[in-house]
Amino acid sequence: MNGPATFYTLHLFNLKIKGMLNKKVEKALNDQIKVEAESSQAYLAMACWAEINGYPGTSAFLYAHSDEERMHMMKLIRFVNDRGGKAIIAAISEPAKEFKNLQNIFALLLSHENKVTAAINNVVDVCLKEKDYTTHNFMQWYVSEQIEEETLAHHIIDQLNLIGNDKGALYFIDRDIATLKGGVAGAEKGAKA
Ligand code: OFO
Repeated sequence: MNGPATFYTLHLFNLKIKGMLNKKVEKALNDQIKVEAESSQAYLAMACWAEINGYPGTSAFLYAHSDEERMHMMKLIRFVNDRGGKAIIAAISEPAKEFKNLQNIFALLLSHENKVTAAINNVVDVCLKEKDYTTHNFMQWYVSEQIEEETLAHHIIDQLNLIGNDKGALYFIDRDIATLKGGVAGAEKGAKA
């Protein structure tokens, strides 16, 4: 079936879909858009610090991680707009500029990711309360992503704790960090998004 009638039916179908985003869910998703934007900026600031302080591997990892967070934000923006809501691009707070060392950076990263996980759980909670199973389903991707990200941060922190202040080992760990998910796969994923 082709022609104007099909177009009209599809248009009506789209309008119906567009009118479907629950207001409480929309607010929770917009809050999450802001969280992802803040994450992207926070990791960008860390990447800059690592770059000018002699950690090229960590810097590459964090630049890619920052791009990934932007991709998380974009995915939410598109979802809200496609479902008939309005994505809000809010002002965000300035991220930290100075860090003590790599241990400090990854401790902050993990604590930030723990907060992101709590924020994502909150969105899931609102979806369940509002019986919005479509958005609930969409959010499962974020739930799985957080498990990966927290595990990765723990792994890096464990390695940094093992070497302590050994500068030679730090050189090799920095090189390894560049090859971890955020540095290589993350950049590829971000490029495809
Ligand atoms: Fe690492 O946070 Fe996005 O989702």
